[in-house]
Parts: sequence; structure tokens; C-alpha cells
Amino acid sequence: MTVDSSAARKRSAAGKAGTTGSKTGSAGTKSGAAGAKRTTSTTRAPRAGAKKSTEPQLVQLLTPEGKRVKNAEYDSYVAGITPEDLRGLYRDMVLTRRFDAEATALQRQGELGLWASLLGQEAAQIGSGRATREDDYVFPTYREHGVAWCRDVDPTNLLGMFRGVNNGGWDPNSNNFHLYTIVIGSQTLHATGYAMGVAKDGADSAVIAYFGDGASSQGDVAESFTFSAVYNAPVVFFCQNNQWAISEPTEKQTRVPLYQRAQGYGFPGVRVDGNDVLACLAVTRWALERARNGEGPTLVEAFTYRMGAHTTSDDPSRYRGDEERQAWEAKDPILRLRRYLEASNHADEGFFEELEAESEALGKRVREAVRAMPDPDHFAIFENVYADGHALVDEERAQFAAYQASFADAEGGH
Ligand SMILES: Cc1ncc(C[n+]2csc(CCOP(=O)(O)OP(=O)(O)O)c2C)c(N)n1
Ligand SMILES: [Mg+2]
Repeated sequence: MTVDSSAARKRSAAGKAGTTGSKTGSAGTKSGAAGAKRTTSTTRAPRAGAKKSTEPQLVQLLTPEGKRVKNAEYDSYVAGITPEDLRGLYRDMVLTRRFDAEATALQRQGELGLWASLLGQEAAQIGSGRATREDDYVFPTYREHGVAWCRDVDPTNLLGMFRGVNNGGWDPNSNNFHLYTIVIGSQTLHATGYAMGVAKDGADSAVIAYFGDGASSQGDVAESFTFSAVYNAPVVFFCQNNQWAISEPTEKQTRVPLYQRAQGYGFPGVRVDGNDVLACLAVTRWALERARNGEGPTLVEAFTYRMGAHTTSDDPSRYRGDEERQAWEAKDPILRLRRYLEASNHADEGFFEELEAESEALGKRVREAVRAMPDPDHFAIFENVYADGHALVDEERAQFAAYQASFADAEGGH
């Protein structure tokens, strides 16, 4: 059974209006399920003017100094953005960072068992998250707190799993935001399968899968690339290259820039400045539009930096120096948008003050919500393992019940 996504999906040429053909080089695939014609090399080659001869240039719309730079290929994707939209993106990033800092503090206070901070990756997440449409479906890793924010998942719901009181904390279908996935790279397969289903349904929504530089080495990711390419699935692979996979640097994952991997699979790859929220918004809009138009998958490599530890269980001083972090601090995603907002008079002091107050209120709300989370029913762990129950689960439940009862006996006996 094959999926003829090109027949099922809406791919009106009108939907591509305003884009430049040079972006993909694929003038709308008509090849259907086999995708045999999709061999055009669409991956961007390193361009002249790259900082280092070995490093490809990033798509960048805002410099670290907060200067708006023109980009012939992607400007059209943010052409309609208003000062209010820009303030909105800034607010999203500030509140996400504040929430993240609160969660880290709560872990230190023993309220959470673990936390994976997104510090430094706010632009990659807010830019890409704000590019998604309500009917799109998002498959995150465990660090996508900013994307969750964009999908209107209440931030307090992200904390239950890290407190150990539930196995997820939200209904994925309420916001089209899948549960956090710890098994590295596996969600790219889920996303690909889901995208193939979307294509079969003939819907024009798209799917986006988040994963890291380390995950790019997983077989699951390679399989996702193959399947999505061959079935022309409407999926965007959004790789946040934050330079580290716990203590392993990206050099240990790849001999070529990660976005170039796409070429071997027959779909476009692009590297974007992951600390530039505007560029991430523009590039993700472009990639999602390709998916909607039936042009298949895209790999976006958001070049960014994990400013903090891998998780609260990690100590990065064991394997990397301060200089690296300092160099990335100068490229801070929030600071650069603030500089732009100030220089262009798009935000006044009152805006920043109000946001500061809103941040503090969010921190307080999160603290209170976490402390008020009820302990789980001990037997809840056995629910939802199988839809219709299973003999092994029944046996384990009975064993656990006996184990618990043994404490009651002991108490009664003394
Ligand atoms: C299949 C699998 N292997 C190993 C691990 C342990 N592990 C957890 S996070 C991680 C590194 C992931 O790095 P990356 O993909 O770059 O994502 P980041 O944490 O940097 O966001 C590893 C190896 C895991 N969770 N799942
Ligand atoms: Mg990483």
C-alpha cells in the first residue's frame, strides 16, 4: 500500500505566491508515492561570504547587535510583521525564559526531580513555534518549553512529569502538541507517520518534529528522513543544533553541517541562525508552506547554543569552558530583539516594565501550581499501558498491591 500524497494534498500554485523559486528548486513535485523524480538537489551549498571557509552562512534577519538585515529569499515570510507582532515575540521569549528559570529553581528546591532547561534556545523555539498553524501537529523532545508556550499548553502542565506525579500532563490532541519524548529521535518517526496520515486525509496541515544534534545520529531519524522523502510527507524536521548532546560536541555527530544531510535524502535543508527569532519564524514558515503545498519534507537546522546544563543532573564545567558560553552570550536571542525594538522605537520603557511584572507573576503562578500538585494514585501507573488491558500488567498490578499491603501488615503488627 502506498500513499499518493501528491494526489491527496492541496498544492495550489497560488499557495506559493510570494516565494522565490530559488528556495527549493523543486517546482512542486508531481511524482506521487514513489517520489522517484524528487532527486533534485535542493540543499543549499555553503555560500560565498561565509565567516569561515568551512562554516556555511546562516539565514539571519537580525544581527546580534539588533540590526535588521535584508534577505532576498526569506524577507517575504516576515514582510507583514507589525511592531505589535515583534513585541509579542519578545514577550514570548521573555516569559519562556522566566518560566524556565523558575523550573530550574524548583528543581534545586527539591520540588522537581529533574529539569531540562531551554536557556539560549528561546528564539529557535518561539520563532518556529509561532510559524505553526493551529491545525498543524507538533512532536517535541523534552526541551521544547517555548514551543509548548506557542501551542498554548499551560506551562504548569509541563512540570508534572518532572515532578513525577504524572506521565505527561496534557492531552496532546487538545493543542496538537504531542507529549514530551525522552527516547532520543523516536518522535521523528511518530511525526513522519502522522504526516503520512495527514497526506492520506487530504488535509493541508503540516507536521513539525523537533530533535537535537545528538538525535541526528539516531537510526530513527535516518529512517524518518527516508520515509518522509519517499512518501513526500508534509513534515518539517526542526533540528536545534545546540552544539552539545549532553557532553558530546556536534563534531562527534557529523562530518558535514547537519542541514546538508537532507541532500542525501532528496529534500531541502537550510541552516538558520537559531538565536534570531525573526529568521527562525521566516524559515519555518517557508518550510511549513512547502509541506502544505505538497512539496514534502524540509530539514531546518537552527544553529544555537545550550547555555545551561543538559539537565539539572549535569555539570557542563566538566567538559566545556566558559569562553564558549561567553561567545554565545553575545548572541543572546532576547537581547538582540530588545536592541532592535529599542532602536526602531517599537517598544517603550512601559512595555518592558509591564513585561517584567508579568514575568514575576508567571514565576509565582508556576511555584504555587507545582507545590499544589496532588500526589498520584499509586495504581495509575498501570493504566493506559494497553488500551484493552494485558495479563502481564494485571499480574504486575496484583504484585504491587501485595507489596503495598505488606506495609499495612507491618504497621498493624507493631
Ligand atoms: C535512545 C536514547 N539514547 C540515549 C538517551 C540518553 N540521552 C538523553 S538526552 C541525550 C542527548 C541528546 O542530545 P541532543 O539530541 O543534541 O538534544 P539536546 O539534549 O541537546 O537538546 C542522550 C544521549 C536517550 N534518552 N534515548
Ligand atoms: Mg544538542
